[in-house]
Amino acid sequence: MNKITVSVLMGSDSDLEIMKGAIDVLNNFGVTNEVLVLSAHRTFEATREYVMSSIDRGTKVIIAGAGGSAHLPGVIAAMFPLPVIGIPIKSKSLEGLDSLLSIVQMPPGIPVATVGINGAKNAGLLAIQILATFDKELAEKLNVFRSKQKDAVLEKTEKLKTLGVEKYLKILKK
Ligand code: RP5
Repeated sequence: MNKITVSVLMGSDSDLEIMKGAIDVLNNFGVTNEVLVLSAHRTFEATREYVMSSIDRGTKVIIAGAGGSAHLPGVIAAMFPLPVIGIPIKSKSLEGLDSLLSIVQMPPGIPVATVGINGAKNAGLLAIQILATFDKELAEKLNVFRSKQKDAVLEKTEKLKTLGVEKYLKILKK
């Protein structure tokens, strides 16, 4: 896939460290993406221009993260007819509950698929799952990812059985 299939937008560069979780997942799955800092409030004209041009350029999913009075995902969803995934960024004053409620409580008719507070990894995976509905190669990569994830958990349970709780905890703390 050479086209920009997923755009990753965030309200501030202070969100970037968290948003990297989504970007890393997209890159690991080989999904072409574009990353921008654009705010619903501070750069509303530029945000509008970018989203409108994304529609013309064939972007399939937009991931948007914002904190506090987190309007970015909802404003994007108002303009972009395809899936928008919102990431509530943990805020300083209200621990991200403000971000979560701002993003999740959309009016009927304009949905935003909202992940958990700082849930950037899941946002990346959800975007890939959406693309996998029409991309077999991605669907196969998702199967491999889940299979590896399952094996990692089963290995842990085996290790726990072998070592016992105390020794396991000691190794975890190292
Ligand atoms: C939001 O305000 C951003 O998404 C960010 O999470 C929060 C704080 O922004 P800065 O003051 O760090 O730029 O719009």
